[in-house]
Amino acid sequence: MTSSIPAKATGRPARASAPRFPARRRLLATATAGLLALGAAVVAQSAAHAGSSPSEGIVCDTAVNNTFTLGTRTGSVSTPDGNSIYSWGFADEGAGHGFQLPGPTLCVTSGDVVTVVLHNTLTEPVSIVFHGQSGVTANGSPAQPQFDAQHALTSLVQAAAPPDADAGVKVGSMTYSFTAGSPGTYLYASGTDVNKQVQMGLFGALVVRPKDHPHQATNAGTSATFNPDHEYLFVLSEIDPDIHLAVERGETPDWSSYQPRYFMINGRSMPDTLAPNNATYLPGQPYGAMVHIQPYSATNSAPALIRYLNAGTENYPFHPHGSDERIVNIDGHPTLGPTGQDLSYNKFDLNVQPGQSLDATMIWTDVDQWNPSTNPIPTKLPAITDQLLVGTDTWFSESPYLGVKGNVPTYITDNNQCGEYYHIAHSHALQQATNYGATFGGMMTLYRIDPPGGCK
Ligand SMILES: [Cu+2]
Repeated sequence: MTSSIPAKATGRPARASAPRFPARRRLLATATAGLLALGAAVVAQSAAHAGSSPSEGIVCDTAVNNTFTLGTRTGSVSTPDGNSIYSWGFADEGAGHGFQLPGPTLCVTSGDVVTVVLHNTLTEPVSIVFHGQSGVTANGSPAQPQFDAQHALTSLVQAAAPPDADAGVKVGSMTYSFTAGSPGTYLYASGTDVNKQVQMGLFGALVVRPKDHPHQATNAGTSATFNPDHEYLFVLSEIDPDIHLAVERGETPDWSSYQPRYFMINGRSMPDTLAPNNATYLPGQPYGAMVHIQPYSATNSAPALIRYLNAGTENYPFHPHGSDERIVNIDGHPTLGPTGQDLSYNKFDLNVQPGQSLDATMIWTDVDQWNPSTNPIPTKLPAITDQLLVGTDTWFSESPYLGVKGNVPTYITDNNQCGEYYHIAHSHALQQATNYGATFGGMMTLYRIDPPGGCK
């Protein structure tokens, strides 16, 4: 238990406290600040993306013999409005990592035996439920619900006990094992005091890849093939800071007034979603959420793959602007008919329900329309004053054509690198697209569409 208690019982940002990121907070103090910060984040992301840097896209943790060691950790989550929220998380001890939200993404292959050793350092029992996996064992016995002497449910599966100082036990332990099932994206999360422990951050994603076909989302063949350089994972979640504050203070949370205030993609809220993986100012939130889409061309027919996973309690109606996505896998079930026919379908609003996963492909096919040689229709450009975000910054390339840049006046700082497009993508439950009610924020990111042939 920490001794530093946030200033306000509401869990609102304690604005009077010493700013950890003074430049950023100054930006956020203005009405246009969200967009400014967003621009800066995109520039940082783009610069870091040069080459094959892992600055964006899914970050997979793997382990020798698929034997992972996850330890519980306490830490704090930073939100764009300056709040710092006490949280719990799983850390990949085998990789030497510390607290993170969400927990590490465990990537395995269908049919492999997976072992997860849980080390519990919290003051209460903790367990892990592997959603969608069958035949799970806990310390060698079938994983199954646990009851106390009065037959009340105490845990969905066998838990790792808390440390016992009197007995000299510093870490409680439980070992889970299973054979990875159907390819897909799955939630793993605490099965003990579930409301509280999952809200506090004890969850993560398990990604199961097809055997011998790691660049397919499913076993369904080429219909689910994706570009391995463009694979993304969105772990969607929510935070009620009052619950976290109560737990930090050792009080009993008041669930009757449960009200999530922050909505995250990969543990981050907009505009932090745009920052690269492992951004140094977000030490406990290592996963970014900006998506790069490559247009369809003679040399690129493989779409991006975006894996959506809901670790929260609300439906998240997530949608990208500019193009729909094709759902190829739901909860590890490929969208196939009884005789194996391809029933994948395009969707403009992906309603991700609690505990659910949707794997969707996306490619930009609307290329010719945006090619000046095949479609020389003059498009009226907005006045330069209407292209400015603020002051003398713009993302607009002075051309409506993908991959074409016009002449931006010299006094403009042009953040558009090569005539690429940016489309917003966000939860369409608009209160989920806020940071404690302040829009834009929350469950929101950008999809960047590069010109055919890439951004050179
Ligand atoms: Cu929208």
